[in-house]
Amino acid sequence: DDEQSPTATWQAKHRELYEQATRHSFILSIRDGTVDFSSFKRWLGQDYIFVKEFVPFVCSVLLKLQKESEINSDKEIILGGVAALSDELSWFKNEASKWGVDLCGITPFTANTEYCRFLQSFGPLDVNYTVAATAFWAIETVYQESFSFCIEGDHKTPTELLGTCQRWGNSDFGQYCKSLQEIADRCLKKAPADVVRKAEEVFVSVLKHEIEFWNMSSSE
Ligand code: HMH
Repeated sequence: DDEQSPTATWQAKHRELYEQATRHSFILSIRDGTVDFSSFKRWLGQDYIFVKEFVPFVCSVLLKLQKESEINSDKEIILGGVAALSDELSWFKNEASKWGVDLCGITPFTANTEYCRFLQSFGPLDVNYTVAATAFWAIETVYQESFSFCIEGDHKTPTELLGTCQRWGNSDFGQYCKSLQEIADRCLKKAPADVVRKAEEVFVSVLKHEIEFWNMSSSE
């Protein structure tokens, strides 16, 4: 049928928050070339801490799917995500050394600590996998939609930042996010109402955490 998918419905229903998360002033400043490099460096160091915490989160999604789903292609997609994070952590180290950011000396800001705590809350195996898969899709998609905007159309993104924008803005990553969306939607379509309600709450929480993360990066 041509009914809208649950995730697409939520993207429309929570449009205002969604726009704040994917068209944040920090992202707009990258795209129009006015970004302050010290803000970018702060984002880089903080995001490294976040991605280190994101690895166990993605592994926990994989464990939940292992427990509950027979669909092997889902597991392959998520395992691919785990593998990509290994490359991503190396990228952070390399990028940090280019910018003179010392990753060992970084203290997480409150918004980051809170977002990491939110990720940790999905750890226990009894946390529903449909809800966790929805969170996973939303987290990746905010970055995809944000950074792809910086390399689309008539942008003035500084050349120094193009590699970063391409990391999350490239079309393969876009395809990966679409696969995650299909997984989430397939789970949501057969989930009981209370799980769907919880997943929507989690979607909204991800958007709020992402907005706070951008706020933290762009403020002094
Ligand atoms: C804060 N959200 C944040 N950092 C990331 N690296 C992603 C999403 C995507 O992996």
